Amino acid sequence: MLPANRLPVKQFNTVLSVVLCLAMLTASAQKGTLKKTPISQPLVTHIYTADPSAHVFNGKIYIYPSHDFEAGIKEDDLGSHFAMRDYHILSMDSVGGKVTDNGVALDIKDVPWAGRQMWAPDAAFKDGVYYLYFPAKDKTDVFHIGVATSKSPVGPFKAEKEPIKGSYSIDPCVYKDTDGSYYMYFGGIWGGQLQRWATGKYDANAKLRTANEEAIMPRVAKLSADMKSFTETPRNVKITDAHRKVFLESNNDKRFFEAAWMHTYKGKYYFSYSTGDTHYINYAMGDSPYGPFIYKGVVLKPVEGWTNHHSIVEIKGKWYLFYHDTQLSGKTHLRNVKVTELHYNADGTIIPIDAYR
Ligand code: FUB
Repeated sequence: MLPANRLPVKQFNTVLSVVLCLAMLTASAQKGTLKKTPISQPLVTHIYTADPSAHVFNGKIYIYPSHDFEAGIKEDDLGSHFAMRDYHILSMDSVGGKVTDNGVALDIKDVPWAGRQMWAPDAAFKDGVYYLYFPAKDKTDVFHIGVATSKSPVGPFKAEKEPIKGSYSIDPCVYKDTDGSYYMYFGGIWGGQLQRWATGKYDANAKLRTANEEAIMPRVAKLSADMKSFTETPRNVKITDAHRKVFLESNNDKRFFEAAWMHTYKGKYYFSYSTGDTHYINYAMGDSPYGPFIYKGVVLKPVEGWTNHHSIVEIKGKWYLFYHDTQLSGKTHLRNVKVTELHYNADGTIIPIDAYR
């Protein structure tokens, strides 16, 4: 092949354009501005929705998301711009079918203890009653987890007068175990305030862990028969590497940040979570609802927008990942929920999902 400086002018120009084009694409990809093609579309477009906790109740799919809106609050590391004030529950008969927005299911003005920021909720059903679990800051700006009940999966829900005693931080996930007991997993660092509860008591001045300290662990507590309180002091959920060593804060592409979810598959417990500042949804496997859980890998690679949050649910024999990104708005605090199929390998590990082609 001739060196470029000895190519005829026309061919030289073509080579030059290809080289320039490749250089621009590389620079653009490095800056993260490359437009990617999403593998799935927002489930609704008339409101912004995030943090989808999906469940199948009586054969129908219900999605319990956060309801994002533009509050005009400046973005910061505490998530002040996530100033949500109510919940709307989405429902559909099948994946790919019509999605219904069932209107306001719970408004912050009807939660006696709440001050601001209704973040990622979850739901459960027991003995004819639906329970909506939700984090919110109380009137002194401390996050707790509240519960509200309804006879309908889409509400309206009536909130208890006080948050769940002994609850703190954010992102509840309520899991029904095979023996019929219910457990709540919860917690989130940074704006989710989990670092302020290291001693079991709130410390507004507590610091985040430093690089060589053990990472802060999520929490789990068994729920009482009436589903409105804990039967125990919340315990740490231990996530370790394959050598049973817990992650350090410096392992921030593997350690827990927020967005806990629990599901079981072929007799194993799968604890999945967001790594926050590195934007992955990871998972770890164990043999008991209390753990310990051994890190296995990535469920979902980073999506557009800072946050990553998910739920994993079986629907008619197939498994699905509900998640969000910022396709509609391009803004971190105005998200949209989505769904895609999730697949396991024969050994029970999850095939990682890239939400873009
Ligand atoms: O929606 C507010 C917060 O953003 C959630 O609680 C986190 O999980 C993150 O998605």
